[in-house]
Amino acid sequence: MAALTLALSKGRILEESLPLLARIGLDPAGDIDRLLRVPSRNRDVSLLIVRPADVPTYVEYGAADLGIVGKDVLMEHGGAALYEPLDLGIARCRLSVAAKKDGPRPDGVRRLRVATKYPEITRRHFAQKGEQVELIKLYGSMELAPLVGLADLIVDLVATGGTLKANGLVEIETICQVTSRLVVNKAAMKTKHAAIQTLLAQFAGAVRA
Ligand code: PRT
Ligand code: MG
Repeated sequence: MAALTLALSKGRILEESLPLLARIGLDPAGDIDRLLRVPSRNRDVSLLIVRPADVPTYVEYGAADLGIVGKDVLMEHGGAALYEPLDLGIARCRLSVAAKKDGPRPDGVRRLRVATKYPEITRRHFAQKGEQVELIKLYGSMELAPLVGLADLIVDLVATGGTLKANGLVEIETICQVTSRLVVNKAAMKTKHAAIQTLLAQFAGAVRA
C-alpha cells in the first residue's frame, strides 16, 4: 500500500493541480475521469479524487494524509483541524459580495437577503460589519438569485468578472482572495513526518518553478 494518500479536488482545481503534480512525479497513473482512487507515478503516493467540499473531511479524519483544496472551502469548513502549510497559488479568484447594477434597496424594514454557497463565511462577514442579514443557502448558480428576486445580494467566487457582468450584476465588496492550499492531517504530520516534509518541499519547489 502507498505510504501517503493525497485527496484532490475534482473539477477546475484538479485541472490546475495536474501541472504541479507532473513536476514532482505525482501524475495520476489511471483514468481520473472514472476512478475515485488512482495510483500516482510515485508508488509511495496514491490519489483520491473527491468533491472539493469533501476534501477537508477526508483529511481531517485521516482518510487522506494530505489534500488540495480551495481557501474558500477551507474557510467555510473551518480549518482548525488541519494544517495548511502551503499556498499553491492555483485556481485563483476572490470571494465577493455582488448585487444587481441598480443595487439592493434597503427599505429599513426588511433585512437584506443574501444567497450563497458559503453561509458560514457570509454570516461572519456581515456580523463583523454589524449587519443583520438573512442567509439563503444555494448549491450553485448564485448569480440567478438577484435576477429573480430570491435575494438582494450574493456572496460568490469571482475570477474574470465575466459571469457577474453577463448577468447584470456588479461586485460591491471583496471578502477575501482565494487560491488552493495544500492541507495536512495533524496526526499524519507527526507519524509520517519525514515523508510529508519531503512532499511539502517538492510541492514548494514546484510552486516556485
Ligand atoms: O461540483 P461540485 O459542486 O462538487 O464542486 P464545485 O462546483 O465547487 O467545483 P469547481 O470545479 O467549480 O471548483 C470550485 C473551486 O475552484 C472553488 O472552491 C475555488 O476554490 C476554485 N475556483 C477558482 C472557482 C473559480 N475560480 C470560479 N471562477 N470556483 C468557481 N468559479 C465560478 C464562480 O462560482 C462563478 O460562477 O466561476 C464563475 C465566475 O467566474 P468569472 O471568471 O466569470 O468571474
Ligand atoms: Mg460544480
